[in-house]
Amino acid sequence: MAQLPQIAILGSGIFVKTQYIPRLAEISDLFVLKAIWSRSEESARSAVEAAKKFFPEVECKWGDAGLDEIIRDTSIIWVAVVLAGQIQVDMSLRLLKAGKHVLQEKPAAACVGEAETGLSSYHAFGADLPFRPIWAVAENYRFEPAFVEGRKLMTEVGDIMNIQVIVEGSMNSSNPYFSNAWRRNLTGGFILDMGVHYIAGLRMLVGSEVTSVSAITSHVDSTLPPPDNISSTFQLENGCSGVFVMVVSSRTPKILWRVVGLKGTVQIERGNKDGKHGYTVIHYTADGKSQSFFHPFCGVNEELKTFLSDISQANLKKDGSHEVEHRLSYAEGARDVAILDAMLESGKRQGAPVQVKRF
Ligand SMILES: *[C@@H]1O[C@H](CO)[C@@H](O)[C@H](O)[C@H]1NC(C)=O
Ligand SMILES: *[C@@H]1O[C@H](CO)[C@@H](O)[C@H](O)[C@H]1NC(C)=O
Ligand SMILES: CC(=O)N[C@H]1CO[C@H](CO)[C@@H](O)[C@@H]1O
Repeated sequence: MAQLPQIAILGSGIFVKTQYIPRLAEISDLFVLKAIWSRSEESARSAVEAAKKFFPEVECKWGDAGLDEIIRDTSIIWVAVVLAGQIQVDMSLRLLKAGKHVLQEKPAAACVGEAETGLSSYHAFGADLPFRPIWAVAENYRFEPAFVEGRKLMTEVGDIMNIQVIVEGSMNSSNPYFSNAWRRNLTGGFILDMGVHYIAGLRMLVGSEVTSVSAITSHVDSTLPPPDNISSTFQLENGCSGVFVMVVSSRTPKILWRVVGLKGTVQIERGNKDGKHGYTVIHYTADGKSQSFFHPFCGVNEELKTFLSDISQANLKKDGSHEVEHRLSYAEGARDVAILDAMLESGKRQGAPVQVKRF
C-alpha cells in the first residue's frame, strides 16, 4: 500500500478548530496529520487538544524552533497555512522555497501589491527547485455546488442586462470573528476579509473577469474597522455591468447574487433548509415559472479533496509539470483581492473609476 502523505497545519485559530480539523477528519483516510504549529505554545496546544480526538498521533509545535522542525521534516509534503492575513504570503513563500506544497487560507494577500510581489517571487524561485511546489488558495465558494450549478444556468438567461451582488452581513459582537485582531487591522477591514468570498462567488457565477470598478465607501458603525459599507458598480470583460453592495453589519442578514438576462434570471441566495446552512439557486424562466434547488455547504470538503488529489497527481509527475486545478490556484485568489482592492481605492477617491489589476 502506498504511504499516506504527511501534512501539517500552521495556525490554531477559530477556523482551524471549527473547519480544518473536523473537515480533515472526514477524509482522514487520505493523509496523516503530523503536526499543528502556532506562534505560542499555549495556542498550539489548544488546537492539538481539539485535533487529538480525530488524530491521536498529532504533534504539537510552536515558535521558531517548531517551525524549523516542520520545514526540515521531509516527510511533511504539504502544509495548510491558516494564519493572520497579513503574514500568510511570507509564510507560504518560506514553505514553498523549502519544497512544500502549500494550501493557504484566503484572503490570498492583504493587498494587491503583496499578491503581485508574492507571485513574482514564486515564479522566480520555482526554477531552482527540482519541482515547483503547488501554491493554492483555499476559497471554498469556488467549490460550492450552488455556484457550479448557477454557472451552468448562465447559458439559459440569454443576454445579461444586470448583475447584483447584495451582502448584508451580521458581523456584530455575537460573531466569533468580531474581536479578531488581525481582521480588524487589515486595510479594508471586514470588507476585504469577508468580501473575497462574495467576489469569488460572483466570478464563479458569471465566468468573466471584472475589469473596472467605481465605488463609494463609508464608515458608519464605529464598533467596526473602516470602511464598513461599500456600494460599487463594476464592469466585466464581456461588457456586462453590475453592482456590488456590502454592509458589514446589518440587522437584516442577506447574501444574494442575481443575474438578470433577457430570457430569465438566476439567483443564488444564502439560506437554510432542514437545519442545514447552504444556498438556494433559483432559475426564473421566460414563461414566468421558476425552479429552485437547495445545496447545503460543502465547499471546504470539496476544496480539500481537490487539493489532495492535485498533490498526489503532482507527486506522480515528479517533473513539476502538473498544473493545479484553476479554482485552487494562487492567481484566482489574487484576482478576488485585486477587485476589492480596486473598489477600496475607488472609495478613497470618491468613486473615481479604477482598473482592476490583471493576474
Ligand atoms: C448580531 O446579528 C445577529 C443576526 O442578525 C442577531 O441575531 C444578533 O442578535 C446580533 N447581535 C448583536 C449583539 O447585535
Ligand atoms: C496592525 O498592522 C500593522 C501594520 O500592518 C502592524 O505593524 C501591527 O503590528 C498590527 N497590529 C496588530 C494588533 O495586528
Ligand atoms: C456606500 C453606502 O451605501 N454608504 C452608506 C453607508 O451607510 C450610511 C448610513 O446609512 C449612508 O449614509 C451611506 O451613504
